[in-house]
Amino acid sequence: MTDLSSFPVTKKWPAKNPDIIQLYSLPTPNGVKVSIALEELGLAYEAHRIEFGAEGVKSPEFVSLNPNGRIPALIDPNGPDGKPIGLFESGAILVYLAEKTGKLLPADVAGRYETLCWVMFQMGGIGPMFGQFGHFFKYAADKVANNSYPMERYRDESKRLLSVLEERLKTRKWLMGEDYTIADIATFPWVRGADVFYGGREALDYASFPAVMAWLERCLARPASAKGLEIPA
Ligand SMILES: N[C@@H](CCC(=O)N[C@@H](CS)C(=O)NCC(=O)O)C(=O)O
Repeated sequence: MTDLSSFPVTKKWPAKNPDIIQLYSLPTPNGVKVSIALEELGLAYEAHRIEFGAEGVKSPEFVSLNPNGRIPALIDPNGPDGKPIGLFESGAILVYLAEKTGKLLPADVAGRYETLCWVMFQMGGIGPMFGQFGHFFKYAADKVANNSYPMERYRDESKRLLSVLEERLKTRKWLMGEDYTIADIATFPWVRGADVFYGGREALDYASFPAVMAWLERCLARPASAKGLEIPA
C-alpha cells in the first residue's frame, strides 16, 4: 500500500485506497475539468469534497498541496519514477493526466502544442474573464448597482472570447478537429457554467454562437464527461 503520510492533506481527508489517485475538488467549472478527464480516461480515483473557506481550501493541510488555496488539486500515488506526486492548477493536471495515459492529447508535436494553445486560451482567457463576469453579473451585483462598467467590461470580453470559439468550431467537431482533447475538457465546463451558475445565457447572447452551442451539446452528450460534471457529489 502506498505511503501518502508525507502529504498533510491526507491527514485531514484520509485516503480509503492510497494506491489510487486522490482528487481534492468541488463540482465548479475548474474542479470538474479534472473529474471529467479522470472519467474519460477510465482511471481509478477517490474524490474528496473540499469546501471554500478556512476549513477547506484555505486550511493548512490543503494549502500544503496547493499553496494558492484553490481546488482542484490531486495526488497521484504512482507518479514519475513510481513515486507519489502532488499537483495543482487544473491546466497542469489535465496535461499531466493526458501525458500519463497517452490520451486526450495528440501524439504529434505540432498537434500537442496546438492543443496546449487552446488549453492556455481557456486558462488565461475564458476562465478568468467568465469568472469576473459572473462575479459582477450575479454574486456582487448589489455592490455595482450604480456602476454597470465592471459587468459590461467582463461581459463584452467574454462575448469576444465566445466569438473566437465560434470561429474555431464553425468547421470542427471538437476544438482540435476530429479528436476530443483536454482543450474541450478545459473549456466546455466554463461555457456551461456561465449559464448554469450565473444565468448569463441572455447577457452573453449565447443564441448568436450556434457552433459553440452545438459543440457544448456534443460535449454534454458524452457519458463520461456528463458523469464528471457531478463529481465530487
Ligand atoms: N487557475 C486555477 C483556478 C482555481 C480556482 O479558481 N478555483 C476556485 C473554484 S472554481 C476556488 O477554489 N476558489 C476558492 C477561493 O477562492 O477561496 C485552476 O484552474 O485550477
